[in-house]
Amino acid sequence: MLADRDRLHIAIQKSGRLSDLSRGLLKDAGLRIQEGKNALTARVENFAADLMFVRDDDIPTFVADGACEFGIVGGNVLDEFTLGAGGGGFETVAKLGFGRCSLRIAAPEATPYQGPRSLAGARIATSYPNIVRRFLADAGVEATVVTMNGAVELAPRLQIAGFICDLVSTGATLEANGLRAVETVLDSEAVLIRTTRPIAPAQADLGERLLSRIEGVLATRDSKYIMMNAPGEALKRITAILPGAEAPTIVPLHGRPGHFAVHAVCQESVFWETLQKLKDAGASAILVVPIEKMML
Ligand code: PRT
Ligand code: ZN
Repeated sequence: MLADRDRLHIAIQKSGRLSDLSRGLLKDAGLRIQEGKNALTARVENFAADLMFVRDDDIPTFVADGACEFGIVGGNVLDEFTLGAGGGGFETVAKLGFGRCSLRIAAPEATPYQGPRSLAGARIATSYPNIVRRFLADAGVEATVVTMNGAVELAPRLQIAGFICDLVSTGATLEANGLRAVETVLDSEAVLIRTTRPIAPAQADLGERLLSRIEGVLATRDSKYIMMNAPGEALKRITAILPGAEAPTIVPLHGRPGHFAVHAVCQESVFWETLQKLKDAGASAILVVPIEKMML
């Protein structure tokens, strides 16, 4: 890696639920990635960075060891790694808002459950043994954790365990297997991590630029630019309605004394209900447009 101390190395999932979303984020941050999905690495054409395509479970190790300066990984994988390895070697620099899921304990529909005490003496099948052990320790309950690498939802039917602890997003998998979630152990989303090992000044500089672009992308994903006209007496009511907007720009309309144009960046979703409220408050010619780029 020594020869490469003037480039950034970013680890992302090779193929799986986070791969396309991770690539999409980097593309939105302006990185032109040389395609070829089966390659293990890809060069970024217009930014001094290389992507490493690896299994999600290996991403914390890559970043903690300093083989990659950045990585994109699920908070669940990161937490499991940290508890297992004793932590250290990386820091979380951004929550990315995708790959959302919860790590939940579930049991067959008929299993009675009255809080964590019902887990005492039970067997819990999971791919997240460290997180489950922490949960049990926090709850002061003793149970047996059975580690499985996949198909955890089959464990109760195979009588391997009475409970499972697995990731849930829509809940369809639990339902299809006759299981019911009884406890949420962790809420997770994809995060951007950065190594805490010393890196070369050129890499630190590239890292700051990458981070600032990613923060810009995240800010624009939820933001909209909103414009409207309004009479002077409606301005106070209108600024109170604008969702998540700080200090809108208000300029007089040429040739219409007492009327103004209001422009604002809204940091939250703008719904039809909001537009109706603005109209009722006296606004007209309301436009909502997406923001393509933003640097904070
Ligand atoms: O090959 P590699 O090791 O890289 O991938 P993987 O198979 O370990 O992971 P992958 O691609 O399945 O998931 C990558 C990451 O996506 C996870 O670590 C989570 O951070 C995130 N994520 C978000 C999910 C889910 N949602 C999810 N629903 N990961 C897995 N699932 C599975 C879950 O395990 C269960 O089998 O989907 C099923 C449940 O989904 P629902 O919608 O039926 O509830
Ligand atoms: Zn994995």
